[in-house]
Amino acid sequence: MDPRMMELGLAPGVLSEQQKKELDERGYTILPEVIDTDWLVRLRQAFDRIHDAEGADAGKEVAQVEGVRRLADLVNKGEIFDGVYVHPLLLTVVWHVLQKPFKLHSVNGHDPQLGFGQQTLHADWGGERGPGKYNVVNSMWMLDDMAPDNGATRLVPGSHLNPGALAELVEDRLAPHPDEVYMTAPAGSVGVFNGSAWHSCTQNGSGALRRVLHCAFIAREHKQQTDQRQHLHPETDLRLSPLARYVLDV
Ligand SMILES: O=C(O)CCC(=O)C(=O)O
Repeated sequence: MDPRMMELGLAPGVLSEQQKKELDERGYTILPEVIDTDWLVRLRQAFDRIHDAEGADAGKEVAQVEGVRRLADLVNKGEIFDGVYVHPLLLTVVWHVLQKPFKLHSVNGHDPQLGFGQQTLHADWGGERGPGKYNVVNSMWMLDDMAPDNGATRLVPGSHLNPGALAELVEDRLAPHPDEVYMTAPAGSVGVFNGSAWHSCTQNGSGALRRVLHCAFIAREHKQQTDQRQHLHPETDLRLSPLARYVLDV
């Protein structure tokens, strides 16, 4: 674990051998029962409240996508999100993958509506690829059950190890990939994947809610998706712990 995080009071979580193997060989793992019932209810309410309040502006700090209820900059949109980006087990997973100091990339929301959500396969890290050349880890905080018919994330296991360029290796990145799997799990779970792994959202065919928070981290030397210093609200600033400050790099 990052020695600075330990100095700042982080007690690392414990990953099972199975979870480490999945992260190393498949590029992802699922952390079950991370969000307790009360927090889950309040996160769902916050997701809907923020989306309703922001209306046509929702998600605009990062990306707006047709047919997807997107949210962005959630660090500054409520205390309820404070426990997401400093979650000890999540930070432990990120260190396991990156093996170097990291910071928050962004915290966003993503809920594809009926008939929408399909994306092309992509990786979240666009730089150098191959074993050990990792710079991004993303996590999917599942506020609803994730199923193959409501737009669960698909991922190609082992693709984080592939040094080749996805665009040159896969002709039709919108089509199902022969090796893809769906990251399905009950609400309250957190799916974590190596940002070099090929993945994408899929189409929501059932119309069931699929609210997810994306909490992504990036190696400290690179630029954040949401520049936390630039976006930091005074009321967020006031309540941050020293560890949260380090993770946000503010
Ligand atoms: O929410 C998902 O299933 C994945 C979303 C994603 O990969 C993206 O928005 O780039």
